[in-house]
Amino acid sequence: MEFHIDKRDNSFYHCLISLYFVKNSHVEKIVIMSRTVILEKTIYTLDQLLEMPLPQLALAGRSNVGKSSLLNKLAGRKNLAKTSSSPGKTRSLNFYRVQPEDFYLVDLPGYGYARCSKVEREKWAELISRYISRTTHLVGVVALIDSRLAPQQLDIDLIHFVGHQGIPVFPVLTKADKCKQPQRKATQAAWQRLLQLPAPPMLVSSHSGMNMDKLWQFFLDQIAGTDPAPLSETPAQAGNEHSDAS
Ligand SMILES: Nc1nc2c(ncn2[C@@H]2O[C@H](COP(=O)(O)OP(=O)(O)OP(=O)(O)O)[C@@H](O)[C@H]2O)c(=O)[nH]1
Ligand SMILES: [Mg+2]
Repeated sequence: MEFHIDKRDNSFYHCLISLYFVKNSHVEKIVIMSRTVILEKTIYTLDQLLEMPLPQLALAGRSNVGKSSLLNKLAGRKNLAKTSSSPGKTRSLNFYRVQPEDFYLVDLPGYGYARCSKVEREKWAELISRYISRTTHLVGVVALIDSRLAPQQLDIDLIHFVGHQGIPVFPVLTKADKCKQPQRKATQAAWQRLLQLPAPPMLVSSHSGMNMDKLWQFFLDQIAGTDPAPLSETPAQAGNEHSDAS
């Protein structure tokens, strides 16, 4: 059984995210975890780019793939990160500090937004690539990919770029609520084949909350170094079941 309880005060949002009753035949265990996620730093330009002295996991992906929505869902808040149905909403690197584990989830601007100017696209691409290639505290990049689409070159390029920097990259398929099981399976299989992954990439939905707890656990394992993952390693489960968070 699972409960999600939200509570606000002036500066922090307290996210009492998991109250588990794990029932085995003889054992009943209760785990209560209180976690806060707050926006600590926003960076718009290369000259503002500085090393934030904590481990980091970055959420990368094409414009509109659902990075900011995923961050909100993970934090249990609706408007912590700004979202929009029009692409190009996030135009900065946003560092969200997660406590008590003390690391950053970094919401990146989307790439591939065709309607902004070439100069602006190049500026963002450079900001993202410099951040990825120069951040010594970067533990991994979560490559968010639309589960409704066949593999796209821009996503493949990002995954290869991150891999070539020697940084673990974790493909995760978003908006799973928007497609039916056969399409999900086909997209998972295509990415698994393409990247030669040992397991299909995880499916998530910020709308239904699908696999949010598993993704949190995966992040915490990465930060704790308990699951040092190579390029091809993905969150443990194919994610065919819904687990609704908050
Ligand atoms: N159905 C559905 N819609 C989603 C999901 N995640 C995001 N969306 C919608 O997709 C749109 C874009 O979401 P954002 O979170 O702003 O996407 P983003 O990747 O941060 O976009 P940029 O900041 O422009 O790069 C919004 O209209 C969201 O409501 C999801 O899991 N399911
Ligand atoms: Mg965004």
